[in-house]
Amino acid sequence: MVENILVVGSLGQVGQELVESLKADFGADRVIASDVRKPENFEGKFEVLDVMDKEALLSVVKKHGITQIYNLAALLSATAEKNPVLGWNLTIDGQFNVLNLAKEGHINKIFWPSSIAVFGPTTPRFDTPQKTIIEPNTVYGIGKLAGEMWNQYYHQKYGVDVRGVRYPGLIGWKSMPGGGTTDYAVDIFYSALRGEKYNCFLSETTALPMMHMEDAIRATRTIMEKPAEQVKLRTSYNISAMSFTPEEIAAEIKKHIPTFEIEYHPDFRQQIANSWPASINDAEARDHWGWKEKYDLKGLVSNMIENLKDRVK
Ligand code: AKB
Repeated sequence: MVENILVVGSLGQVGQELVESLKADFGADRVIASDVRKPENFEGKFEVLDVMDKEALLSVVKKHGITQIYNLAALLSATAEKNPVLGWNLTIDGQFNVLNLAKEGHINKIFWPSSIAVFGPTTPRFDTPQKTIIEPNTVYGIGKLAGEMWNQYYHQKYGVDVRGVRYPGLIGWKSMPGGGTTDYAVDIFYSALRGEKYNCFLSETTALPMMHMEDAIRATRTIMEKPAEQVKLRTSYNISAMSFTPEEIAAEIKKHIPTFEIEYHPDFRQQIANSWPASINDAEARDHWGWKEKYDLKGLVSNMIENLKDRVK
């Protein structure tokens, strides 16, 4: 079957890399990137689209004969705290529109990016299992959890093929994050390579689950490609690669850039981080569809510095 793929929210940190990865395999003609604004120099097919606009979404789907949607549109954790209504509407109204397209038979597969933000302060913090206490206390986490439950509902009730993973903090050199609590782990490389002291907005001992973007894209592509029966959970899967504190990543960076300095001035994002797991157990993803990461902290830091050193001025 010929697949035509729509990536919603394609200008975000995951979207930019995902579009390139999909184009490389399916061909540029089969991948339609979309977002609420058009970038200046975009190569390939692009639609200006607000996923909350049901009619506009349907018309893009019909125009391009879309069969699959990756719905990446969201306000990340820190931004959503400042704009709760938009954070909720974008996550939930947007996903409802996408789920209903599948229910009505317009598309046949959906990817949903969930997050470690579905967990909350009452969740066991270390080696957090797939199924545990889930009581998020952030706008972003509440939206992601509600989305997970609606996905499972649409799968069970209407047979919608929706698949998702709970992303940890994502770190890559091709695209920048925006508005997340884990963004420090990307920003830190830019300060280090510019010879600047990094002012970290989390405390030195705040451990969070993290992953190289290359691994995150591979997880995303893998879960979408597996036969439906292997995707046994239709909420979203825990996926894990590494867990570190700001102090630990700074020490690893110092092995490459000995003059690097960091100081810690926690802001409102500290509370968000405190409510999230320090490390994740992803036994189900490994068992059901063969998830395995490539990068640990050492590999991630070398790879980031290697790729950014000639780009960062
Ligand atoms: C954020 O920090 O909000 C995101 C996430 C963990 O989902 N990177």
